[in-house]
Amino acid sequence: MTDFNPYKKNVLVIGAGISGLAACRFLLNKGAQVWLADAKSREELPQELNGLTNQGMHLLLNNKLPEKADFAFVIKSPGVPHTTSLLKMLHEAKIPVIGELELAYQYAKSPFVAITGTNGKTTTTTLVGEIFADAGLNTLVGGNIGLPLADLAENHQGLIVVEASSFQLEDTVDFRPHIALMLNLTPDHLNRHLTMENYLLAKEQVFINQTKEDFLIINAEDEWFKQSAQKAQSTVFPFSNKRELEFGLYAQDGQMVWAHDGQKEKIFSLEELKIKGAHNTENALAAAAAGLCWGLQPLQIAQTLQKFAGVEHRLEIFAEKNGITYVNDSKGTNPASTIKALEAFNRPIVLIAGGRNKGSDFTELMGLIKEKCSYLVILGECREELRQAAEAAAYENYSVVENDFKEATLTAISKAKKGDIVLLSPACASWDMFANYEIRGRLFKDIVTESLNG
Ligand code: UMA
Repeated sequence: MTDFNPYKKNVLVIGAGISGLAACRFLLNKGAQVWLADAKSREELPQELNGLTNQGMHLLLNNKLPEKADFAFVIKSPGVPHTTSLLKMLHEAKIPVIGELELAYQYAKSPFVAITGTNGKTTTTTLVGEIFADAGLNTLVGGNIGLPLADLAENHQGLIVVEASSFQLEDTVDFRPHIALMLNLTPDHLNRHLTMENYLLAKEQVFINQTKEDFLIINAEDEWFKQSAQKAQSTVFPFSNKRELEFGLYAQDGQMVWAHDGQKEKIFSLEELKIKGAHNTENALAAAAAGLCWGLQPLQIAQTLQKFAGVEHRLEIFAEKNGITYVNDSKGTNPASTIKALEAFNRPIVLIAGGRNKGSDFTELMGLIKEKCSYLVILGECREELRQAAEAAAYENYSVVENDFKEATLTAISKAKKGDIVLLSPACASWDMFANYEIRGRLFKDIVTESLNG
């Protein structure tokens, strides 16, 4: 393992968001001399910084560069690209740069289960966490799901379930989860990774250090991951929502079937799943596979699958009135995710879409919108791109609102008829109008609830 002992060493943390601050807290407690760099000014950053500067932490704000790069190592926040002047300076000086996930891993005493993929990570991570917790294991669930692990992992005794994004995985070195899950790979974050090959390389970090005692669970229908898995040293455990497998876990005739040791064992009736849509069947298969790889009994896993009601902001059905169902899918931040949301329903949909495009093309999504949506409300920074995609698809039932989220929501409500679904699934990041997708999703629910009660 690489030496990342911070005691009495100069360590730089880049990014004063939730993962950067967790890294700072941890490093200060370990006796490091901590520098925290951020593009923002002091006024734009949280109050918590005062407590940390009182403990001796130094600040490098407004994109200020350090006078010399004499850091033992650097913790980079996931949202910071490797192309900034500061990162270039550090790379030239050959200073090791890792992420907060790697820092957490370095000190953790519990095994990790890591979930990655473009879509479904949050639902699957939550479900995996519940499967293990219900089975009696002391389970800590964190990572990209919104809980940084740097200051929690070291003292946790049990199991750590982590949602790992490509941004976090690309900054790992020794990270070796005992069980890794690769769900699916479709274009996302290409403004940062530039190519699908680079995006895949980042995802492969999830299994690259695994050995034969470990497990790699892959979606057998994902061509990218099928190829990748050939590089793994660990036991590859496939799952499929589409076909029978000789080994692994698959869906067939409404049953979840575990193929192992020459037998095909039905372990769960998929009708009992509360989370809907083909993509959620895949998430359930992946999560159940994690339980099986750990050695849990199928019956224990089935009990959790049966009661799991899903995650906030992920196809979350939160209101029904006058035959109209209201669904919050604010976590749908790329076209593939919104496509899955549209495919999950067989009723007409009034869709709200738009926000910050992360380098995606909207052509395929617009084809499906034309098929499934009675109306489309477009908003946000990329509204012109979405409008052009609608025009190119000869889809006419849309309107464009500027940046007013309330107006967009009220327009959608006014267009819905009995039997329709009003769906927020933006296919874009929220960052043009909101700090994060959670705030966007909660505002959507508040506006709808207020309007229905008014
Ligand atoms: N910053 C700079 N320079 C830059 C870019 C950012 O200084 O060039 C600063 C910002 O001014 C800000 C800080 O960095 O103060 C923000 O850091 P961050 O963007 O890494 O955000 P955190 O608050 O640390 O949250 C991160 C993840 N964010 C991203 O990956 C963008 C969170 O995932 C994650 O929950 C959290 O760590 C804990 O692990 C969010 C996300 O959107 C949910 N993830 C993407 C996704 O799911 O698609 C990958």
